[in-house]
Amino acid sequence: MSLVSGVRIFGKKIYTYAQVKSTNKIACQLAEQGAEEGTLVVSEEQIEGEGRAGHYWFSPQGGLWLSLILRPPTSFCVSRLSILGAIGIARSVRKMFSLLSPRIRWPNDAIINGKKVGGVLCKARSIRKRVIFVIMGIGVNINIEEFPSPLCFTATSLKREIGHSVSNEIFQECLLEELERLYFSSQNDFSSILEEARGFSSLLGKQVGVQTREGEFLGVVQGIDEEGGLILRLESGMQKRISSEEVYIK
Ligand code: BT5
Repeated sequence: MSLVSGVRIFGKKIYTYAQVKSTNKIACQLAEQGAEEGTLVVSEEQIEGEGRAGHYWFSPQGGLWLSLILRPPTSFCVSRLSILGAIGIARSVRKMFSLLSPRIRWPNDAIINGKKVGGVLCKARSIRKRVIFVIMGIGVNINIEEFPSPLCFTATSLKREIGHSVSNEIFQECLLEELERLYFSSQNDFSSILEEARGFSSLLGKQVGVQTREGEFLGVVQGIDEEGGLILRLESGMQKRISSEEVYIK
């Protein structure tokens, strides 16, 4: 697939490892050293895989653990990236396995049959409010057969859902293609991506509790706005916008 002057950008340069602490950490070091947009770091295993807000990310062999270096234009709204990542996973699952119905759980989870199959962790480096680079870390449980407790109740893998092994390489290829398409098209038109997010959403119209730094909010999910925030209708009837940073849906 070609997007810019016939050259693919995402994954044009790939650093692969057998084991790392976290691909996000390596990508961050490479970005600090000036690595180009689209540079990819992939590892077979992570021993200190990171989720949001210091949560752990279970990353044994068999999964796809990758980090992409992005250098978005100054006008780019970075908080949209988690949703783009989750849509990228969902699109890839749907494209490769038409029998599965992937969903996204705002802001960063990819879900199959109610269980988490992948997650996105975006970290931005800014100087005086100007974004210098963003690391988009994506984890997808491809061929993981067993999850330790308590993940066994909430997590799933592609292999568990479809009953046979999946090629990490083919999934990675498909994911990179979808992510690149989403990233560049979102710079011109985010509204059609929002529409797609609504279509994939597992939360729309549902009653949820959202834990934020300000406290917990209970309400019915109305949608996602242009900056990637979640719109809730609270029990009082008021609307509340929740920003995607460090929130947890209960
Ligand atoms: C995420 O955080 O979902 C972000 C995951 C990003 C992982 C990638 S892998 C490549 C790159 N390098 C890294 O070090 N990280 C990125 P969050 O929404 O906070 O979800 C974390 C929670 O998901 C944990 O607290 C667990 O409950 C659960 N969890 C942990 N590992 C999981 C897994 N493999 N599959 C499903 N759920 C998991």
